[in-house]
Parts: sequence; structure tokens; C-alpha cells
Amino acid sequence: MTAIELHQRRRFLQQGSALAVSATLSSQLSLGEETSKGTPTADGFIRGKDKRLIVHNAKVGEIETPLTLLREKGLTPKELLFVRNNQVLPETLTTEGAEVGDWQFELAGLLDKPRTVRAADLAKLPQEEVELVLQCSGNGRANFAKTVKAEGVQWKHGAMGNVAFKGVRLKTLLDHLGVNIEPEAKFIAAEGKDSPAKSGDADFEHSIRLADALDRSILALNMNGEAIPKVHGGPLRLITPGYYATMNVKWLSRLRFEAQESTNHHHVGRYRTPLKPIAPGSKFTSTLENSEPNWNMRIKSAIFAPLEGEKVSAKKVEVRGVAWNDGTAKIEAVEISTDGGSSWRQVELQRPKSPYAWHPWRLAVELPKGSQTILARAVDALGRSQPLDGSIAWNPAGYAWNGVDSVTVVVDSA
Ligand SMILES: Nc1nc2c(c(=O)[nH]1)N[C@H]1C(S)=C(S)[C@@H](COP(=O)(O)O)O[C@H]1N2
Ligand SMILES: [Mo]
Repeated sequence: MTAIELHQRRRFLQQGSALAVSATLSSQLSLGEETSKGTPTADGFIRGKDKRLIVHNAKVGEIETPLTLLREKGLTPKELLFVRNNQVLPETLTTEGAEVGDWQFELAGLLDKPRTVRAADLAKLPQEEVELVLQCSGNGRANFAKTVKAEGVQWKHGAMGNVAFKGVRLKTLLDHLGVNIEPEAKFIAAEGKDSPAKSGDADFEHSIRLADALDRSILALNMNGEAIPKVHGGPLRLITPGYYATMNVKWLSRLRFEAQESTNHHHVGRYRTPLKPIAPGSKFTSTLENSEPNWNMRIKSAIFAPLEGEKVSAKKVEVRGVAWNDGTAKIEAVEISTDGGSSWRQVELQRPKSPYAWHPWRLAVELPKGSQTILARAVDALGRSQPLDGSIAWNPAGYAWNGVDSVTVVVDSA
């Protein structure tokens, strides 16, 4: 067993005892099968998920899409999409679409007056569909272990997917209702209907920038053309394209218009990166002043093929992958290097309709025989790119990795 496997095994054993006390979860468990390691498969605790997903935490639901499955489809199907629950809303452990029913949410805080909105009424307003990368800010955290391992689930590439959310723009709803936002309001804190596992723990919530919310947030009722799966936040999820998935609050129950960012533990003590670089391994306690929230996604690229360790033929190696950023500036190019970053060549880049979606790319290259490393990086119109050494952005919880992606392959003479 490798150290990571051992760690996962230990985690699972800890989770196992916690599972036993939860009637809902343990009855769901009987649904699935066991893997060779004795852990339940993803469908064992989230009905409808693909058995082949990587289970990191069966207690709250943290599952990752292996790269081999992630790369198969342009739009990630709900069966394959990663899940990250910080807290469990027990009735949502399924990919089944959520009925809107009598779901309501509140608009509160610095407004002319508070309001309660029926989610069913949103369907009567103009709808907008946005294809976007849904990516946990912990995606790629495992890479920080090249210097000092970061705390938390060791996600590789698969805490992300490319999905299409559809709903009403928040701005459209506010205009429709004639809501007046007070000028002091600068942020919106979003709350979901889930609650903490232990009483006394902070309830999961996040603040987003009011300006971004008015520019592009969507009150989404649909994902990939159907009602949002319960596990992905249905019936109602706040989606801010270009933001990390962390900020896209599931099971939306309230929006508070506020002058300051939320002082909630999940928003202040977690999900932030230091404003100034810190040395790998340093201690760091985030505050509203010394760090920034995981809002806009850092520019990134992922190599989908060849896979790490794959045997390829020297004549023609088809390198392909995807790139994305926060959608606020055009991705100018994706480049690959086969000489450790000394020289780079541009790949053929596809431009999707939505600036927030995966940008697929490809290039056929010839490689010398032996073990060869391929690097990929994206660059956008603001000159933002990916560092060769991603650990320069090291932080204790390993958020927002965006180092150059790399695979090492074995090139033969065939
Ligand atoms: N209400 C609520 N919303 C939430 C969370 C949560 O625990 N509760 N987790 C967040 C995090 S950290 C991530 S990465 C995404 C995961 O979205 P998914 O489970 O649909 O893939 O949901 C975000 N929204
Ligand atoms: Mo996340």
C-alpha cells in the first residue's frame, strides 16, 4: 500500500464507524458494491453515480472523476461529475433531478425590504444557459505534495467537470421584483438548506462580490438540460460562472446583501489563499485582510492524453486536453513543452461559445525514444499564465493549484 492508499484506508475506517450511526447513510450503503479495498463504490452512498468514480470520503460525499472518464465527454454527465459536500442534506444523496415543489428562498439584508421568492416562479422569467467549468478550489491539491503535502482530500484532476447550468440571471429577478439594493451593499452571502453535521459547527456559506453577482450570477434550476440533480444542489443553486465551485452554493435558501464579506468560518478560516506568497510548509491562518476568497478561477490547463505512464509511438503522439480561466479575459493560447519548459509550441485551440467552458486543444508531436515529459500551460489576454513550479502558490489547505500540467510517457520505436 502506498502512503496515500494507507491514508485513504485509514480515513475510510474512521468514516465507517460514523456511517454506522446514520440510518439514512447506512441503508444507502447497501445499494453499492465494495471495491477491492473494501470501500463502498460511489453509487453505494450517492444513488446513480458511476461505480468507477474515486471515493475520497463516503461519509459526507467526496468523490472524484478519474481522468480516464473525465476526458470522455465534452459535457460531463451527472453520473460522472465529482461531488464535494461539506455537510450532508440526507435526502440529496442521489443524481435524481430535484422537483421544484414549494422550494423558497429569501432575499435579505441591505434591500428596500426583504422578500421571499418561490423557486417555481423563476421558471416564468427569461432563462439563460451557460456552459462552464465547475471546479473545486481544492482540485489539483495533490500536486502540492511535490513540496509539502497540503491538508485535505488529495484531489488530482477530477474535482471538476464541464457542465451547462440554466436558470434566471439574478439581475433579471431583482429587476423584475423592483428590488432596490442599498448603495453600501458590496457582497452577497449565500446560504444553503444543508446544516452542519455537528451542532455548534459553522453552517456552510460564502460571500461573493455583488458586482460579479449582478454581472453574471444565475439562479439555476437546470443542469445539462434537466432538473439539477439533488446531489448537485437541486432544485436551486447559485451559479457564478468563472468562480470556483466552492462559491456555487447548493440548495440555495437565502441571499443576504451586505456591506462586508461574511465572517462565517467556511468563508474566513477556509477557502482563501494568502495575498503574499508563503514558503511551503509555513503556518498560515487566513483572515479577511491577509487573504482572498476562492472566487475567480486561476487560469489552468489539463492534459487529457496521453496519460501518465502511457506507452506511445515516437512517430506521432497526439497530445490533447482542455484549458479554462475565469472567463473574464480571452484565452490566447495553450502551449506545450517537451524540453522541460525551455521552449514552447502552440497547440490548436478550440474556442467554445461560452468563455467559461472548457477550451479543448490538441497537437500531434514527434518525440525521441525513452521517457519523455510533456508540459502544458495556458495564457490569456491579461497575460495570466501557469507557473512552471505551481508550489510558488503553496498554502496549507492547497487551494487554487494552477501549476503547469505535466505527464511523463514512455516513447517506443514503433
Ligand atoms: N450548500 C452547500 N453548497 C456547496 C457545498 C456544500 O457543502 N453545501 N460545497 C461546495 C464545494 S466546496 C464545492 S467544490 C461544490 C461541489 O459541487 P458538486 O458537489 O455539485 O460537484 O459545491 C459547493 N457548494
Ligand atoms: Mo470545494
